[in-house]
Amino acid sequence: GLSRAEMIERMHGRLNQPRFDHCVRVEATARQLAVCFGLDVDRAGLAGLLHDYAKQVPVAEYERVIKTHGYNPKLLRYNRGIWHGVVGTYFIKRELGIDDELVLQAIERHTTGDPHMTELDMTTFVADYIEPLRHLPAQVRARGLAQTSLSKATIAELQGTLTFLINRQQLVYPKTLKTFNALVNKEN
Ligand code: DGI
Ligand code: FE
Ligand code: FE
Ligand code: FE
Repeated sequence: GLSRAEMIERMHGRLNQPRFDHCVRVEATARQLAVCFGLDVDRAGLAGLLHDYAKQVPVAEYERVIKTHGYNPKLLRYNRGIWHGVVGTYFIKRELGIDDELVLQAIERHTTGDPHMTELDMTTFVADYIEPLRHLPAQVRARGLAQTSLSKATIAELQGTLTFLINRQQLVYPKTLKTFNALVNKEN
C-alpha cells in the first residue's frame, strides 16, 4: 500500500487546508479513543485520517458514480454531507488503495452510523464530532461522555445531528434515525 506520506500528498489533492487539518485532528482523537477502549489504534487512526477524504469531490463526479456503480438512486436526493461517507469509500479504495474492510466500513458509517456499528465504527464517528476544534454544546457533552462510553457518546452525537437537521427542516437519511433507535434500545 501507500506510505503515510503518499496518502497525505493525495489528501492534499482532494482537500483544502482546513479540511485536511480536521482529518489530522480526527486521526489523533481516534487513536486516543482506541487506546482508552482497547481497540486497534492504527486502524482507528487510519480511518480517522481518511474519513473525509471524499468530502470535496465535485457533485457531478458523485452523481456519475452513484448512477454507474450500482448505488441506490435514492442517494441522489441527498448531498455531499451523506455521499462523502456512503460513496466516499469508492474514491478511497480507488485513489488510495485502501482494502482493509474494517477501515472502509468505519469511514462508510462515519456520518450516519449504522444500527450494527462496531466499536471501531463508533470511534471514527465520535472522533469526528469531538476533535479539539469542536465547541458546540452537543459536542462538548459528547466529549465528556466519550471518557467513559463510546455508545453514550455516539447517541449524544446522533441526538445533536438529528436535532440540527430537524431544526433546519433538512432531509434525515433514514439510517441516521435507525441508528439512533438501535443504540437507544441497547443502552436504555
Ligand atoms: O464531514 P464532517 O463535517 O466532518 O462531519 P460528518 O461526516 O458527521 O457530516 C456532517 C454533515 O452531514 C452535516 O452537514 C450534517 C450532515 N448529515 C448528517 N446526518 C445527516 C446529514 N445530512 C442529511 N441530509 N441527512 C442526515 O441524516
Ligand atoms: Fe465527514
Ligand atoms: Fe460525524
Ligand atoms: Fe469529519
